[in-house]
Amino acid sequence: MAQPLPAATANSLLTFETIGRVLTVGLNRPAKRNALNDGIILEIERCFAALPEDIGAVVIHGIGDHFSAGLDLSELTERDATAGLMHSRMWHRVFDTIQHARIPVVAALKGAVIGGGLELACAAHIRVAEPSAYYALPEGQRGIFVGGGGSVRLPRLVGVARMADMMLTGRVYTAAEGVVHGFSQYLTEEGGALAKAIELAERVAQNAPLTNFAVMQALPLIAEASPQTGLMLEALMASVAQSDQEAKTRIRAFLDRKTAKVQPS
Ligand code: 1HE
Repeated sequence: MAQPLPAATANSLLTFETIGRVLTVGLNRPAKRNALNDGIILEIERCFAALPEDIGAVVIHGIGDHFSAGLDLSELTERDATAGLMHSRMWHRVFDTIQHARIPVVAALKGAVIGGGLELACAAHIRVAEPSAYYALPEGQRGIFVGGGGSVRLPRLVGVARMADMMLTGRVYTAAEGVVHGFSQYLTEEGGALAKAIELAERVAQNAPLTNFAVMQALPLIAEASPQTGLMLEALMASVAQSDQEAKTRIRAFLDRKTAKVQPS
């Protein structure tokens, strides 16, 4: 049974708002450009462990002008190699919790989407950017390496060569470039990312839970499996999904002309 979400206070590292079946989660350190300290990472973990049963999708966003300036560099200076290893594994655990959450997660991006902030965005299932968003990996300049799963997730979105260029040269991608290259799937007008992310999350929350589960849990495994293993996994997932009562009800509604048709956009 999920525990209730902690009540947000003025000093909370995260803000929460429930809109219908969508929970919005705001990174709430605007004075530090939502730099990700241990406290905020562990709050994210607590939040995803406590998702209320009636929530069907999550939107993660930044309070203030930026999504996130990445790792809180002030916490890094005293860490030795072992502590650094454990710290990175802690981020992996938390970001895996997002990627493998019970329900889909949409990230609304603006301003800085830097380093660990980009790694956090990559753990979400859909990314929506507004024109102020920009993507950077200044790890090269800082003398560090990505540690929040970025080297695993980002190349799958934008390619190894693009990520290597960003880390080696400090190249920064704009929101307009980002939607072309796969950093985000959507680009809105200025100030529109959160509203669009909520709209998408509301739509996602109306899907059959088993289809959302299959998209989040099975699709990434199938895409990386050998073709024959992938086809078998697909067949198994398809048979499980279509045998679910929810699928039968939804297909009957279509055949009886009681549900919306696909419309060209
Ligand atoms: C921070 C951080 C931070 C801001 N850690 N404190 N990330 C970076 O290398 C990005 C570093 N940040 C920046 O380049 C800039 O702050 C921004 C371009 C994001 C925003 O600039 P600006 O002019 O709006 O703000 P600011 O004046 O630079 O910062 C405001 C405050 O936030 C200031 O603190 P203050 O006490 O002097 O007011 C900054 O020190 C603080 N701040 N960003 C700590 N990142 C798991 S491995 C992941 C590895 C990484 O993420 S590497 C990338 C780190």
